[in-house]
Amino acid sequence: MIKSPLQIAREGYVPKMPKSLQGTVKIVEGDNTESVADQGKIKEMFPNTYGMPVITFEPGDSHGVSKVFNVGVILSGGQAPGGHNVIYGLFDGLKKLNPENKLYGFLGGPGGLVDNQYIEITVDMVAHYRNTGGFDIIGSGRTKLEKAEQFDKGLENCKKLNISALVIIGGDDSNTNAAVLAEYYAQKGAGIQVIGVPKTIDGDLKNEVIEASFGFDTAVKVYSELIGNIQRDANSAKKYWHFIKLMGRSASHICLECALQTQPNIAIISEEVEAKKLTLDDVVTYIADIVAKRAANGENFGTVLVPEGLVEFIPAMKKLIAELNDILAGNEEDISKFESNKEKRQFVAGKLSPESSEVFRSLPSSFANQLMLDRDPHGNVQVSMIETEKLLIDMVKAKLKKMKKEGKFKGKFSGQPHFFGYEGRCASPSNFDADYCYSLGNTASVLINEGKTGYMASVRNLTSPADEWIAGGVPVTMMMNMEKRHGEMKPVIQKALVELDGEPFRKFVEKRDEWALNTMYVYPGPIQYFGPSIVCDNTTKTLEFEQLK
Ligand code: FBP
Repeated sequence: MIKSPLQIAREGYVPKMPKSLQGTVKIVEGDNTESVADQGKIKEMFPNTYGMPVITFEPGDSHGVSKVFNVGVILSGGQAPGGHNVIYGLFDGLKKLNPENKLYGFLGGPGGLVDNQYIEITVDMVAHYRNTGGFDIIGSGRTKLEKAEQFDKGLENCKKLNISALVIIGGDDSNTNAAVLAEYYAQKGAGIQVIGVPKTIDGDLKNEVIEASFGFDTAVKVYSELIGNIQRDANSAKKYWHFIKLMGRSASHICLECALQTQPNIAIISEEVEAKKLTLDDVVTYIADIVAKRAANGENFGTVLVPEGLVEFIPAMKKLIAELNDILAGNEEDISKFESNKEKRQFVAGKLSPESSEVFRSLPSSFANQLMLDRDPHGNVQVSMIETEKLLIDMVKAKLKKMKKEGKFKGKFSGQPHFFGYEGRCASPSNFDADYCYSLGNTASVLINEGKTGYMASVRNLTSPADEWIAGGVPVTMMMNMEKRHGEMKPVIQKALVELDGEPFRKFVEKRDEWALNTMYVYPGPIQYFGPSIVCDNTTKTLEFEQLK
């Protein structure tokens, strides 16, 4: 592998860790916990792993060597910067506990556990991947672990390698599966512990005890750099409106954070659209009005940030997508027979309710086709493949044409679509993510050594310097509630959407009207790894504002 000078320099970076993880660790157990909702039901479904206490680590004084154990690690779902450092921290943590400990990586995500595809992770391998982006050390996948046969196959494969603990690095769905697996193995007395690690650039796996999912920090810094570059171009050429769709399957955290960092003219927040029950036409009118006002000031350019998940938050579209999910799942065979998208659309439209059918028929055919694409293994619409930014450009253009005729718009409008997602998911982790992930991996090794299962590694107090961070473990059941999935009520980790009464959104609302009409762009530039702490060690604005309270 040919390494860039930055990669070589980053290999030498020593991640910072909380004080409690720097030497031996003392475990402090808090009070017993309850799930965030549906306590009775969750308790009944997780008799062995419900109600466990939150664990906090403190510096300890024992110097004994722990017993030998083997661990398996899995990367699950979408890539997020810092995944390699979780493995690096886990590896170093295990070797510190006992040099005889072994770490196996299951290949290609959870499917690797079931299919017994693995490698042993060695010191040379880890050295190669220190502080790098990507998940390529062992690969990732979206296989959903949910069936007893899969759990049993996994158990059989773990036994072959003498593995007594699994670390699952994933988002809310993967950590939900980790909790189910932990309970299953505990019920069976299988002797396999399961520990989760909070990953996702989307930033929607967070709560009172998990302050942030890893990867968000780096991804938003990369996107903000790119948005800043585009804004500088827009402000130089003064001829385009840039519509930039940003990843984040459901929650708009990425869009909100990028708005706070770059001060665009418009940023749409899906959670607000849903709360105000806005229609697609309302969103288009809002954008077109700002375009017209800026044109009246002689500014025929601007930036619009669009969250990837927007379509699912517009009530009529949400209803349409829910109906489509059922129709596509229930008529797979019939639908597969159609050769053209037109036939497929006609068939589907005939099965929709009258209101949804009207919405569906009103959409441009390319967009309607995108709504019919296959769902992911967790049943989610693949919003990354839906070109909302292009749809909005077309609709705003049409609206402005009408406004021109009515004398309400006197200017030019030329839209440029962009989609930033994959550009940020494998970036070199920021110092924050490099430190946070290494600490999370280390934390997981301590939880395993303590015999814990059904816990998620947690590192808190994240706006303070790393040595003041608080490491420990949180029972996954504490984050769960019951939600409808594929027509059935299931225990799942509650997704954290943007809170409309939260500080980050409030700060955005305070400023957005000013940003809309005046050009007040901020150009954040690239992530800095070396230099003064004020440039290299800052957290996201989301975290900073959330912790203001
Ligand atoms: P996770 O929830 O697995 O972390 O993935 C999030 C995400 O990056 C979303 O932002 C995006 O919609 C999706 O993955 C894209 O998935 P894929 O990699 O399968 O195209």
